[in-house]
Amino acid sequence: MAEYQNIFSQVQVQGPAEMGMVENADLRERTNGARFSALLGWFGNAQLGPFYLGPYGVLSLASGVTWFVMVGISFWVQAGFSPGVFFRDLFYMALEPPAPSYGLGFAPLWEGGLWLIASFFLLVSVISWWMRSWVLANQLGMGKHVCYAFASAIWLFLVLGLIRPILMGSWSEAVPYGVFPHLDWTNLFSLSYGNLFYNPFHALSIVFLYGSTLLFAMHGATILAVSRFGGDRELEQIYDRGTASERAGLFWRWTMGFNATMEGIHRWAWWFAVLCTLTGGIGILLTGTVVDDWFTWAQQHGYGAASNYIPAATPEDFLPYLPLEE
Ligand code: 07D
Ligand code: 07D
Repeated sequence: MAEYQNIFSQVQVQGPAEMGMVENADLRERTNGARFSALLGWFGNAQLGPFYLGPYGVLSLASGVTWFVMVGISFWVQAGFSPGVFFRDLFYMALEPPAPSYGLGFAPLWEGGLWLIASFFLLVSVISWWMRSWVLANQLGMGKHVCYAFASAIWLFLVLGLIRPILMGSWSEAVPYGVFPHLDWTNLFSLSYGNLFYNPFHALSIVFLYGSTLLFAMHGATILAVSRFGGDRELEQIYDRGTASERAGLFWRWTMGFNATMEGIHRWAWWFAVLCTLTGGIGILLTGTVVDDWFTWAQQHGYGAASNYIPAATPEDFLPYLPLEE
């Protein structure tokens, strides 16, 4: 008989709804009811609600929906108001930023102006969601770790769509809103600046991205593997380590000579996640502003290919990759 491995299965215990603390919380902003869902319980806590909206939540959702609808309207117009074309081309259409000739100025509505207006709403939406994460952490008496981590993602987002375009003097540098077009933009960005693989900050970002998945797999697997000893009850395990944490720690010490602690593993996770977008944002910020060609830069600085082994690139080497008009 197959042994109970606890990969998919989760125990669902259901009591009266947990309404949360009332001290220091503005109850007017909180919904009153709560429901239960066995389906949700398979993935997390079965209780749905109460939900805290608050002013920043309202602002964030309203401006986020406004951005989304603006993108949708531009797609609808591009599809010639045809539902068939709209759904056929949904993943291929884009709301593009203004052309380079407009610089940092405003552009006519259908030549990038709508992108500018929509971007403003997206910015408001993301920032106010961040403020909401601050306010809620405050009300719960928590540290601001989630806010700081989210700020790191917002840093990359701001570099991509706001800070770097301003430094480059043109909104045309920013990312278009569209599923595949934003991938085309990512591809072209790498090609235009001499292969992003030779940007050491892109490499660092990848280290932390891959590292995050590795840490997540190790941590998730370890805790599931000792949940039969109560290892998933993390708080109890911290103040009274019990047999579960001991085994989890021993497993890794025996396997690789070193083990994280019940607290330390979460520091590893936090730093890896935060450093992914932090280093990434630095890499994007430097591109086109300080470094125009990462491949040549890498050779000149002894990073990547050594210049005495592979001849230094000449501008002609990049001709196939340059935009057509050049
Ligand atoms: C799972 C949490 C849930 C979030 C989801 C995303 C929208 C956009 C709007 C159609 C992990 C919700 C998506 C609200 C809808 C319109 C106009 C997070 C989870 C499910 N990308 N990217 C995707 C964004 C950039 C790249 C998917 C956003 C950079 C590559 C999704 C941003 C570069 C690939 C998406 C952003 C880049 C993707 C899945 C902002 C370099 C993929 C995302 C605001 C970093 C993958 C078709 C996901 C894909 C993908 C959204 C920025 C590269 C549409 C919102 C400019 C190479 N990106 N992306 O699951 O399938 O994230 O693309 O900066 O292969 Mg992207
Ligand atoms: C985008 C942070 C902003 C998002 C926010 C969320 C909403 C939606 C809605 C929940 C993702 C806002 C959310 C509005 C809410 C709902 C429903 C985080 C974002 C605030 N690369 N590459 C990276 C790899 C190549 C390129 C990072 C690998 C090629 C560019 C990452 C490979 C070329 C950029 C990474 C590879 C290229 C990147 C992103 C392999 C293309 C960036 C980290 C194996 C041909 C970005 C320094 C991240 C960056 C970036 C991985 C290849 C281009 C580590 C594994 C060579 C232009 N690449 N890449 O967390 O920071 O993104 O670069 O080939 O801008 Mg790359």
